[in-house]
Amino acid sequence: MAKEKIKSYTSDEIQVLKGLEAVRKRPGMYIGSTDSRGIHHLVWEIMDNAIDEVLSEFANHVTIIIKKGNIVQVSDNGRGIPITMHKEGVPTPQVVYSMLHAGGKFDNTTYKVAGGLHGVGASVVNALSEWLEVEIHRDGKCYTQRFEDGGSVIHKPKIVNDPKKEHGTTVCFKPDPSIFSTTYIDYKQCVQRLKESAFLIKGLKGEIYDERNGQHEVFQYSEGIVEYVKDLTKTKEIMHEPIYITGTYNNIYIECAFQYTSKTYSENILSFVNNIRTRDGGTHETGFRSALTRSFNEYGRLKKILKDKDPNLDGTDIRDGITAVLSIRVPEDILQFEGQTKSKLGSADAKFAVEQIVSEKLKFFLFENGEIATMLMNNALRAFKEREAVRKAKEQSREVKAIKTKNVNMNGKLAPVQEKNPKTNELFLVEGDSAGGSAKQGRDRRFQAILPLRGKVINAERTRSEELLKNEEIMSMIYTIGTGIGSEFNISKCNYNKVIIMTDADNDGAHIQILLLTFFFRYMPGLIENGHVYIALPPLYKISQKNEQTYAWSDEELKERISEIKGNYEIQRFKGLGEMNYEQLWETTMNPATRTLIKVNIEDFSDADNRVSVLMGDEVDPRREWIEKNISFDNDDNFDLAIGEVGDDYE
Ligand code: 28G
Repeated sequence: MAKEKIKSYTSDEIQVLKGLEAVRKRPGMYIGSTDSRGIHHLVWEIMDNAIDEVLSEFANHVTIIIKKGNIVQVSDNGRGIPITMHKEGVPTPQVVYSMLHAGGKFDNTTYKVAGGLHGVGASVVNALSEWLEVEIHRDGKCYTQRFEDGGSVIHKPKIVNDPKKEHGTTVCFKPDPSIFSTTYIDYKQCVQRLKESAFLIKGLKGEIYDERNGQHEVFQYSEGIVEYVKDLTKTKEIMHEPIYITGTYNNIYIECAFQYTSKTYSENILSFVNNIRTRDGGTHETGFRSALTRSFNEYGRLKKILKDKDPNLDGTDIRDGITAVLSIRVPEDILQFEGQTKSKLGSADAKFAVEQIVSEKLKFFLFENGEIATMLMNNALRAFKEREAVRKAKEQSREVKAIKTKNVNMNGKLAPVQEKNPKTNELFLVEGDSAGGSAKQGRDRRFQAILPLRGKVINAERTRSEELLKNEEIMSMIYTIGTGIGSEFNISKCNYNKVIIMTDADNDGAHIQILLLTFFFRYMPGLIENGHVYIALPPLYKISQKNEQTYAWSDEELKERISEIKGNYEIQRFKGLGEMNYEQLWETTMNPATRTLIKVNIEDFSDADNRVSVLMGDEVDPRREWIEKNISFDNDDNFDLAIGEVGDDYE
C-alpha cells in the first residue's frame, strides 16, 4: 500500500513538472510572446489574481513594487490563499503555482476576471520565472513557499515570524532572463493597468512603487468610472458633466458614464467586462449603442424636436463626440468571449440587460435635465446634417476624385517600386521636394518607393474627414498605401511592409512626424498596431578623415567617434536631409544594412487618444514628451529576415 502511494504521488509530481516544462518549451502558446509584451503578461496575470480577490470583496488594496533587477512584487489584503492540503498532500499554494490552469479556478465568486488574452494562471508565471515566492498572511500567521528554476518546489509552505496581524497574499517573482528577450518591467504600463482597475473598482486603492528610481503613485477614485471619463476628456472641450447610469438586471451589474465634447467628432467608447477590457466590444456595447439611439429618438419624438415626417436619428449621429466608459459584471456561468483575441463579449443576455437599464434611466435623465437634453439633441441633429452634406458632396465628387488621385501619380509624385512585394516593400514619406529628389536617387528602386510631401501636412485632429480627403498629400498617401481608411481599412491590402517617415532632424521635422502619426492614428490605426509605421533617423554629424567617413546620431556618439580617431578630422553637422547627397542619404538613413529605424508603437489606444489631443493642441512641450514616451526606441528593423531573397548585388 505504502509503496503504491509513493509511486502515484511521484508520477503526479512528474505530471506537474512536465506541465511547467511544456510552458517553458513553448512560452508563446501561453503568454503570446517572449518580448516586452510577454514579460508584462506575467505581471498582469498576478495582478489579475489580486484584482479577483478585490472583485470578490475580500480585498480593497493592491500594491505593486518593481524592485531592482526587474523583480516584481504584488500584494493584496485579501483572505490569503488557503494553506490547507488540496489533494494527496499537495498544499493549495502549490496547486495554484504548479498546476496548469489551477490558478484560474476560483470557486464561490459571483464575478471573476476572465482572461481575454491572459487568465492562463499563476503557474505559467512560475514556470517562466527564475524564482517565485508567495507569502500568505492568514489566521494570524505568515507562511511562505518558494519555487525556483521554473517551478521546482524549494520548500513547502512554512510558518515564518510575522509581526503584523493582517491578512492577504504577496507574490514576488523574477522573470527568467533565459526565456525573455528583455526582462525590463515598464513602470508606465503597470501604472496604466493599475490606474484602470482603480477607475473600474470604486473601493480599490492601487499603489505602485518603482524602487529602481523611487517613483511612487497611489490611485483611488471614489467616483470610479465618472472620474475615468473625466480623465479621458480632460484635454477636450466638454459640453456637460458626465452622465452616470447604473443598475442590475438578471444578475448582470451595469455601470456606464459618458460625456459629450465639442470639436471632437469621433466616438470613443471603452468597454469592460469583469474588469477586463473588451477592445472588440460585443453584446454589451451593442446594447449600450441601441439604448442611446432609442432613448434620444424617443425623447426627440415626445418633445417634438423630431417631427412626424422626420426620419429617426442615426446611431452615428447620436454618438458624435461621445466619450463613454461601459463597465459590466457578468456571472461566470454565462460569461462568453469571442474572436481571435477573446476580447469581444458574446453573452447574449448582456445586450438585453445593458439596453434595458441604460434606455430606461437615460430617458428619465433626459426628461429631468431638459437643457442638457436639448443641447445633445442639437448636437446629433448637427451631425446628421453634416453627414447628409458630406454624402451629397461625395457623390458629386467621386469621379473628380478618381481622376485627381490618378493625376497625383501621373505627375510623377510617387517614385514607385519595381517589384510588387508587399512583404518587403518600403514607402518613404519624405519631407520636401529636394530631400525627395535625393531619396529617389539614393533608394534601392526594387523595393523602396518614395513619396515626397510638399508643404505642411494637414492636422488630422483638427480637421473633419471630408476636408481632410480634399488634401492632396493625404489622398496620395491613402492611395499609395492601399489599405483604405476608417471603417474601410483593410490591412491585407497594404502595399508596404514598412511605411517610413523621413524628415529633417529638427523641430519642423518632429512636427511633421507628429502630424503624420496623428493622421495614421486617427484614420489607419491598424497600420500602427500591426507594426508597419517607422521613423527614419538621419544622422546629426558626419566625421570625415581622408577618404573615410563615419556618422554620429547624437552628441555622445560624436564624442565617442572622435575619441577613436587618430590624426586630422572634420566634423559636419547636418541641418537637414537636403545637406546630404543621395549616396550619403542611402548609406546613413535608407540602406537597411546600416540605417536606424524607430518602430512606432502605441501600446494603449485609450490613453494615446488623449495624448494625441494634447499633442495637437497649442502646447509645444507635450509634443516632444509624447514622442519620447510613445515611440519605442528599439531598433526594430527586421530587414534581414524580410528581404533575404533579394541578395547583395545592388545596382
Ligand atoms: C498578490 C498577488 C496576487 C489571492 C486568494 C484567495 C483565495 C484563493 C487566492 O483560493 C484556491 C482553490 C479552490 C478554494 C479562496 C481564500 C477561498 C477562501 C481564497 C493573489 C480555494 C484559491 N480563502 N487570493 N486564492 N482555491 N491573491 N494575489 O493571488 O478552492 S489568490
